[in-house]
Amino acid sequence: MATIYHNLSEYDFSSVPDASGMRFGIVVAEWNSNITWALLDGCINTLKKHGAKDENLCIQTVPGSFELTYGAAQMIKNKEVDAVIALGCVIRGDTPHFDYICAGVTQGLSLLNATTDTPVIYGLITTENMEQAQDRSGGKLGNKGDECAVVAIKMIDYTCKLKK
Ligand code: RBF
Repeated sequence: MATIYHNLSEYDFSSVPDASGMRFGIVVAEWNSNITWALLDGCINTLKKHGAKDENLCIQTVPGSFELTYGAAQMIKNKEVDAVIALGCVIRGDTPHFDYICAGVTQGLSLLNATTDTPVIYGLITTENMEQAQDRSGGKLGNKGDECAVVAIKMIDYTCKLKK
């Protein structure tokens, strides 16, 4: 996996724009909550490190990762947010569900990116087992929540620059 060579929490701090005026929606899946809560922690910490304000964070939970697309779509529709970060964790089990859920979320979030004006950030961890998920949610490979926060800030900045 590519992340073996790349720590999800390592980035050039100075390359990230100031987030103090940005509004973030975060949708978190309750499935594998030990992992998704850790992703959320990392995400919030990193957003705040770059100046995001508590009052500009709108955080909602959905039951599972499959619901992230609907959660993100409704967030875009009903809340004034500049980007939505979708956080979930799917661990391969004994059923084909893993593939269906991963494909469904990936297609759903991609569709939102292609059809709405609000960037949606893909914070879905997809692993073979719990240990690999822990490695990517604050463990030895960093925290995908940190990465998503940085990506969200950069995508909002990207959108703002295009409008100038
Ligand atoms: N949701 C997750 O976020 N991660 C999972 O690993 C996960 N595994 C599932 C495995 C099975 C067999 C089923 C039936 C559901 C699973 N879900 C999982 C829940 C799924 O995202 C969704 O909430 C439900 O399928 C209801 O739409």
